[in-house]
Amino acid sequence: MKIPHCWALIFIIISYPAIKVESSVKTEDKPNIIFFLSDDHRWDRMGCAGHPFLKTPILDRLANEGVRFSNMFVTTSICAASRATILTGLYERTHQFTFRTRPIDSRFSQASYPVLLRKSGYKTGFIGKFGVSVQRKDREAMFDFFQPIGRAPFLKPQPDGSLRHESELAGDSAIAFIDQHKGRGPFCLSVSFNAAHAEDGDKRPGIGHFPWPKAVDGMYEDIPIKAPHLSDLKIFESHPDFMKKSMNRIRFFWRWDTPEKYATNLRAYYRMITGIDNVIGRVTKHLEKAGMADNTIIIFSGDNGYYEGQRGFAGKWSHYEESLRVPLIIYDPRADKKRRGKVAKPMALNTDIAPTILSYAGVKAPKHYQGRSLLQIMNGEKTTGWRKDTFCEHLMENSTIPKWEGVRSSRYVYARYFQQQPQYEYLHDLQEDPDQLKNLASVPVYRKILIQMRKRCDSLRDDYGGEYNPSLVADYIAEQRRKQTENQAKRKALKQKKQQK
Ligand SMILES: [Ca+2]
Repeated sequence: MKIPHCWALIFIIISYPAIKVESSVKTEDKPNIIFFLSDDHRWDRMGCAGHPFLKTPILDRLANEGVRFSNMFVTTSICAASRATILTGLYERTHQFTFRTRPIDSRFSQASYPVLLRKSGYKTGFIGKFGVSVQRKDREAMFDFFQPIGRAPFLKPQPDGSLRHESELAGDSAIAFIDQHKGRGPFCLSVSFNAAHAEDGDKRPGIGHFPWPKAVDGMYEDIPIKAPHLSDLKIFESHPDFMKKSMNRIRFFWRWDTPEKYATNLRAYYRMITGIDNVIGRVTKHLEKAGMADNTIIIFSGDNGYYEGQRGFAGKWSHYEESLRVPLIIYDPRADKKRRGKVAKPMALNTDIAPTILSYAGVKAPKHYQGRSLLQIMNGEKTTGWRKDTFCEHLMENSTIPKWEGVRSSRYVYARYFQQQPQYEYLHDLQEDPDQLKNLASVPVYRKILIQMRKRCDSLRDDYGGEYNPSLVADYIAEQRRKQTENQAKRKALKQKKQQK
């Protein structure tokens, strides 16, 4: 059944009862949880995921003693929408939040995992890049402790005149939080790094565009940097015009377009990732020192993938693997030895983070959540009916980021850039063409698959909220402009009144 967008939303809203928090674990037995999130970090930029020289010894150790999910995806590849998905357990189509939209609806915020954890007796903390907009009352319901840290600049002046990197500052706060909460019941702390996001406002290659912490100064300087995979110009040229002119291409010239700029920026970007790894190491070491390591689950993921010049692109947003796939490691110190060092193959999503955290806390996930707890996979239990595919999309209003929706299955990737005239479709067969170099959407032998993928995309889209409704954002932007004009008029009138006096 195809449900018009607004009706689908009304249906979703009225079907939510007030969220009741049921807990199956005694408070004293509940584990602490620390969720680390990196920014703009694709799945294979870690030593344990096979990178030839990028050093992430702490993440490698967590993977070795925990579980690494090798098929982890974001459902929308951009900071804002992905972080909203992580908090609410919902697809962008349902939570309707990305850059330039209204704040996340209170109904979803009030059912976010931090709110439910708090109701079940957890202390909750947030440090770093929040990246979403919520009502103040909702944010207050989420966290006992909230310390946003932004970039710009990444290196922040300290009282003694030195500069300290944002990642290190987030680590300092995390350590202080751990000390404050020792012996005070279970806690869940989010540490969301701004790294390894580029400093978009500073295009100086290296320390300007990708500022790294002092602890990793000089790393990778002697490593020869080869041209990126898929950098043959023919690959870029094979794209339709709207992709060739998109933000993916514009930002390529910000950071990757000459061999020197590419090498300098890549080394700097990798230093930022190793910088995150160092900070996670400081925090985990502190947990050991505080005697809390045995009861603290560590989760590590990224908010979206990243093009480092592959296909002639930069940034994220679009449908290729570089953009959609992210790291995920879950380390449970209480887990059976037999469950350590595993690489889990089932498809995991950013929608799964909220239900997974709740299940570790013994809190039942709300029925409207669209992801699934990964706990059964962690425990090596049989999972029935595990997903074989996912809906994915990008709906932000931006003239240089083409909107799309699609399905990523274990074998095929279908994406339709639905606002192009005419609509432009992609179909990739990952088994035959893992680099996604061939668009099979108009190849006759794939016709049947194309039709199946289209139908699957329609059906998932309708489950999550229906066709994209441009008026939602347009109305909000118009409302904001109207308010701005009214405020300007008020200020002008006040100024005139003062002058007349
Ligand atoms: Ca990001």
